[in-house]
Amino acid sequence: EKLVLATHNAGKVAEIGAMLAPMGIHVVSAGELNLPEPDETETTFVGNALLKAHAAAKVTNLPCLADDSGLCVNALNGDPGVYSARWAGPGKDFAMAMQTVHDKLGAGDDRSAYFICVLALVYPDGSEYVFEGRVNGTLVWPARGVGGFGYDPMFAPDGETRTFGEMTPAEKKNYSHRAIAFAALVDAL
Ligand code: ITT
Repeated sequence: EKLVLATHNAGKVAEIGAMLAPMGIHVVSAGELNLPEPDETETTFVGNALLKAHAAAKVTNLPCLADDSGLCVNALNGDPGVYSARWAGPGKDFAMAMQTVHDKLGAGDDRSAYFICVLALVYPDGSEYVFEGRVNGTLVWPARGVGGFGYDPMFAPDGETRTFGEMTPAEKKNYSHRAIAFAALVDAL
């Protein structure tokens, strides 16, 4: 069995790869295959996850798993949401993106936020499956830790004082939106 991870994000490849490893599935990433990166033109996580998985399935003729995810801040009406990657700019500067979130939040009391992950699995025959995971938490400042990726250093999941950035990969997996979505996938298939 061969599965394409339709993502160019190394953090996602590491996390999903670790989840798939015990299952004996041969995983190849979009980066390794030099797949083009489609424009994420949809306005929802589900839409963009399906768009990425279908684009990869079309060119590889293999089952493809895509991940669309992001940080949603309640006091910012769900921003950055599907624009989470884009807030970091072309240089993928997440220190800047976290600073932007912090600045927009200002002195407001509501620091609640959540991560969403939508996994879309698309087969070459066009059949598709969609799974979603969510983790609620609190935004901390200054950001702490060097683990994980993206907005991890400013996000502490409910029930924890440490941020995702301060956790090992195995600890983050106990809480993460991605692990929850992946568990739903395993349950269904
Ligand atoms: P692909 O589209 O190639 O998969 P991407 O980084 O562009 O990579 P998204 O469009 O789904 O992916 O953007 C999601 C962004 O949300 C991602 O770049 C992170 O900054 C953030 N994000 C998602 N999951 C995260 C996590 O577990 N921890 C921290 N930040 C996360």
